[in-house]
Amino acid sequence: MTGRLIVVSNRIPMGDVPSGGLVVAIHEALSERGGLWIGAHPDVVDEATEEFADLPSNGYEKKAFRITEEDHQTHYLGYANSVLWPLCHHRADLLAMEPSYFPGYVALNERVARMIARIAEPEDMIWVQDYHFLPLAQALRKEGVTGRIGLFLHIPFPHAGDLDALSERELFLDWFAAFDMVGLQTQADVARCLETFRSAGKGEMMLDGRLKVGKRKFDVLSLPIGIDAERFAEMATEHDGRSLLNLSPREDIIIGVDRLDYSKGLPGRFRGFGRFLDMSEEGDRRVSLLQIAPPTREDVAAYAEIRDELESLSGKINGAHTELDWTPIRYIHRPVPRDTLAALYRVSRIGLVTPLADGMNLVAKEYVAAQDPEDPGVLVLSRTAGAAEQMEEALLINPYDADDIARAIARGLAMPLEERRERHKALLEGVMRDNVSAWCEACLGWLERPRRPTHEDAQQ
Ligand code: GDG
Repeated sequence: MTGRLIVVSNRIPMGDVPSGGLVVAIHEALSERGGLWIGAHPDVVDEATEEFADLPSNGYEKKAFRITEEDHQTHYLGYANSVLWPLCHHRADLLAMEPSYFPGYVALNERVARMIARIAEPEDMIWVQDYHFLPLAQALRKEGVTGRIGLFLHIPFPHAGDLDALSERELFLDWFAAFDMVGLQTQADVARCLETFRSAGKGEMMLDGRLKVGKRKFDVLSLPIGIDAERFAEMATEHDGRSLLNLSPREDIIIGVDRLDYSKGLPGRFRGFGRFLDMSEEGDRRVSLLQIAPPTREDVAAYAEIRDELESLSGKINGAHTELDWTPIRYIHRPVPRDTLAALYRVSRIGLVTPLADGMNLVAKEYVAAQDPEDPGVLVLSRTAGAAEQMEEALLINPYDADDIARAIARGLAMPLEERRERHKALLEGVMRDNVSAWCEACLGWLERPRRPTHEDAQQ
């Protein structure tokens, strides 16, 4: 393959040197190969245009498409985050459908497709990120783009039953079938995807492992994402987390870090911690939950509700257990800097990761990377997070069961050093090996593969 790499993602870093795992990995892939990064300009404009805005960058091009307030309402807040997000996270009850959402979502994808088709060369390889752009390959094909197009879906592939809640169910499957490669986070996602196509009577598994829908054949693969583990481990030693928290020598910390999203299981986590406090005997040590939960998508109603629920729960638990010199839940509803986060993970006895549904969950991997291997903390992880497929040495819990969470906290705090080291060693090996560069290489490797002609290809 000699063409350029074109990456399409909703967010695009504005500065020269991006920070944060995924954007760094994409930046590195583009710097190595040369190419083009396309994303949404963060500033809303009055009139939609079909001209890209060029962004400053080094070694490769960066172009932003402009969005209007209406695009923001119907595409981003609307169909992407009020329909697809709850649908893929097994929360069809939270679907909020407005008649303008679906047409707005498709129109934005068609506009971006026209803009890309104008600048794409036949040999270029297009790599699309996430649920904001599911119709993009189909729209690009309509514009005559014949090159390779891949998708990586960062969130779970929906359960078949939930898909029934989508009026555009058939179209949803056709969107996927227009890609050459669909990358998903886990084997469970792949199984759900294949089963959905099968039960819709749409797909046929080929002997070469591809799925055939109509005349198109495409790969559906589990390509779990990772983090920049080495860098994160280094960063975790730059500050002293205990002094950042002004911890007393008798206080231990359990840490949770999540965008304030209903998929992350925060109320259940608070309840589980509350149960743990209820069943703990008064002793010398005090255990606090430090929950960092920066706001996100606040204009979507379901997010305002989860915020209220959490504030009331933390108030209740703190009300019942706070003492003159100690508050059990420290709840920060603001983002904290990445290096602070890394230092805080390192001094936390438990990383408490309890999503109800999650594509992967990078916090689980960051927590492991940040630990001191000589005296590591314990990861408590939902078995419903994508990360659980790779991180079997964590204490796996059922996020719907507060007692299960409470028991895992107690077990983690009491775990002997030798067991903690063994579990951490195995987890760290995986996190270091399956890092974000490995993920990026694996995705691009599949996308770049020469098409494998089959007997049927020859007949067509
Ligand atoms: C989607 C999928 C999948 C959080 N608070 C702060 C902060 N963070 C950082 C974490 C972590 C990232 O945000 C969150 O990543 P997750 O993977 O946990 O979750 P989503 O944002 O939902 O991401 C998910 C991921 O895509 C990648 O494919 O794993 O399943 O839902 O890196 O550290 N960072 C800083 N301050 C904060 O307050 N600096």
